[in-house]
This record gives sequence, C-alpha cells and structure tokens, in this order.
Amino acid sequence: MRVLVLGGDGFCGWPTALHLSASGWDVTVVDNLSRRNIDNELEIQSLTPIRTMGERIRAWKEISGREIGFVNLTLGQEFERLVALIRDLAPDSVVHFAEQRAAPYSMKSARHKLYTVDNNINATHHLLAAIVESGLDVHLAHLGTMGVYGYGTAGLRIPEGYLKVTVDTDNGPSEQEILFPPNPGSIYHMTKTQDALLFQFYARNDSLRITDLHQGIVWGAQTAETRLDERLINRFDYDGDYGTVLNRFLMQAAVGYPLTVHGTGGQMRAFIHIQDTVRCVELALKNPPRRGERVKILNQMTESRRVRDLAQMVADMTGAEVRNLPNPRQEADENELIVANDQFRQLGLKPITLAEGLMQDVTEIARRYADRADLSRVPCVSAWNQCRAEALETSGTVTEPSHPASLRA
Ligand code: USQ
Repeated sequence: MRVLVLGGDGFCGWPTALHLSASGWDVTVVDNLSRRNIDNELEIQSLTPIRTMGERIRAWKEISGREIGFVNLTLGQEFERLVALIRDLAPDSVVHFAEQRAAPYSMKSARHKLYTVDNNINATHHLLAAIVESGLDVHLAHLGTMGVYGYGTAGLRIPEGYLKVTVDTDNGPSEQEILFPPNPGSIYHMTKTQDALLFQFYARNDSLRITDLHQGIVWGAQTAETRLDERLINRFDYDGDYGTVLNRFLMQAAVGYPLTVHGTGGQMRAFIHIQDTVRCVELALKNPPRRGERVKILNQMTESRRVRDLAQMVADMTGAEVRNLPNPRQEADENELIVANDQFRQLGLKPITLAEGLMQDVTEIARRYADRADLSRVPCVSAWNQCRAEALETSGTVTEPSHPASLRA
C-alpha cells in the first residue's frame, strides 16, 4: 500500500511517516520544509535537535531497512507537479498535514493572517483538484482540528462532524444531519472550517473518498519509531507561537519557569498523545469511506481537560509554580467540553491517557535539551486583537526580542 504524507517533515507528519513505514506502507514524504523556514523567521529552534530530512531518511533506512521517499514541493503553488506526482506514484492514500498549524502564528500580524489563509486553503484545494485531475481513486485523510466546533459551551456532547437537527417544513418537522456549525477561534482554525466545505463539495461532486480527522491538542514528543535513534527525534516546540499548552507546561517545569496559565485557566480542551495520533491516522487509512459516501469525520482526541487542572497536575508532579497571566487570545474564560470519539474506539484505539509516566517522559526530554532553550521566547506575545494586545503591554508580559522590521506587519 502506497501513501503520500504531505507535510511529513512536521511535528505530526514525521512520526506518522515513520509509523506508516514501520507498518509496511510504502511512504513518500512531500514537504517544502516551510516549518523549518518559520523557525528561521521567528529566530527559534525546536528544543530537540531535529536532523535534516536527508539525514532522517538515511537513519531510518539504516535502522529499519525501509526506504522513505522525499519530494520537495510547495502544495498550493505547484499544481502541475502535484498532478504528475500523484499520477506517477499512484498512491492508495494521501495524508494531508501540509498546513500552517499554529493559532498564535496565524494571529501575529496581517501578513501572518494572509499567509495562513493563502497557504492552507490553497494547499487543500490544489490537492483536491489534483486528485480529480489524476483520474485516480485516492483516499484523502486530512488532519483537521477540534477547534472547528468552537470553544464556547456547546451544551451537548460534540458529535463527530455532523449535527442532527429538526427543521420545520411544509409537511411538518423533518430530521436532517448537517455539518456541525463552524465556530473558529483563530484565523488558523478558520482555514480548517473552510477546508471542510471544500471536502463536502468534492465528496459530493467528484465522489472523492475523504476522511477529516478533528484532532485535539497533541502532547508528548516521541513515538515508538522516533525513539529508536536520536537522528529520528521529533521536533518539540515550546515558544509562545508554536508550543502547545501541555508540552509548554512540561518544558517550563523542567527549566524552572512558572507555568503560564492564560486567564483563569478555565478553558477546557481536548487532548491526544502523539503516539495515538499516528495510530489514529493508520486506523483512518485502513478504514476509508466508500466512493460516493459523505466525508467521514472522526474526532481524534482521547480526553478533555481544563488548562488550570493541567497546570496543577504538572505542578504537583514537579513542584513548579503556576502563574495566571492576561490571556492574549479572544476566547471564553471558562467552557465545558464533552466530545464523542466513538468511531476510533470502535476501530480499536486504546487511548494513552495523561499518565504521570508519560508526562515524565516529556519532562525528561525537556530537561535533556534544556540548554537549547531560549527562555525569552516562552511568553505568548501574539495577541488576537488590539484590546488583548494592550492588556499584555500593561501587564508587562510582552518581552519578545525585537524582530527585524521586515518581519513585522
Ligand atoms: N494556553 C495557556 N497557556 C499557554 C499556552 C496556551 O493557558 O502557555 C491556553 C490557550 O489560551 C488555549 C489553550 O491553552 O486556551 C490551548 O492552546 P494551545 O496553544 O495548546 O492549542 P491551540 O492554539 O488550540 O492549537 C493546537 C494546535 C493546532 C490544533 C489545536 C487543536 O497548534 O494545530 O488544531 O491545538 S484544538 O485546540 O483542539 O483546536
């Protein structure tokens, strides 16, 4: 079985490429190394010393005996090359991770908003149009986000993509299923809600087989394969734009930095360990929708937690101090979040929960590479709007080193 992993150099993409290769898939990574270029732009680096794509692939061959192909291609810009690639390799499946994935980066300035929308929506649309153009029956699995549902209290168990509604018709009430009303909380999340419309259209119009994985916040860093050799190590982001909340807390605890809780920390979010991410993607590839079926949507998360409870767990485990800071984001201070994830459970997923052992694993990674950390990059400085920016300024949270003027909006 052949698979293209688009965005296979990133935090979720690289471990997925390795996991699929280890499970017997013939894997080709397609990536333009944009995540590494953003590191250069932000003048930050992964806490872990990630290797070049060439070295990663050579190390994997040495350790596993298996080949992973690599094509440097910019999805959303090189349409003809993409069509030719799909025709040449004739993959059974394509996994699409090739989008700018950080909400704070997408809100950093007008330029970052424009980049995120252009990059993400064009990437998805080029891919869909290219699959149609290739004339091949390729299953597309896309990494979406739980954030498409929004983070107000929905007042119901969040279903998997579709909402049952009753509408009044001339013949009385009628039951329908519609896409869950999108309610994105950032420009990044908004691009994923737009992707959903593109998927809906292409599934109906061209009978493309599409799976959209609504993933929660990933924690952890290593998987069974990335642990095999230091040259295979996964990236680990801790900075205010790309670091996600639990990994940031674990890293902060490891280097003695007070845990940065935004606002009251009453924000409830869905979480998943990186090892479960790669398992879920494989399960999704093995269980594609039929041709002509609507987009298959699965909630790829294993448990919901409040930010302040996570901070307390990490503090109890490590003795770290917890600090409540003004929230740079325009988001509800407190919300409830109950999520259905029945489909992955039925497919056999045995979720990894927030066990202390695994959290310790991440803390150890953070301790091991602590000398690579630039603590001045820990604060979250990308504000969602003027009002939030002013609150950050007054509180003195903004300590970001100045960037070259050309990088500002
Ligand atoms: N937060 C803190 N302190 C921090 C960092 C974050 O309190 O130091 C809070 C945020 O204000 C927010 C929550 O933690 O309420 C989550 O923030 P996050 O940065 O961990 O996650 P988010 O921006 O939502 O994005 C991440 C990934 C994205 C993915 C999404 C899944 O970057 O690619 O789609 O998680 S979800 O959140 O379920 O939409």
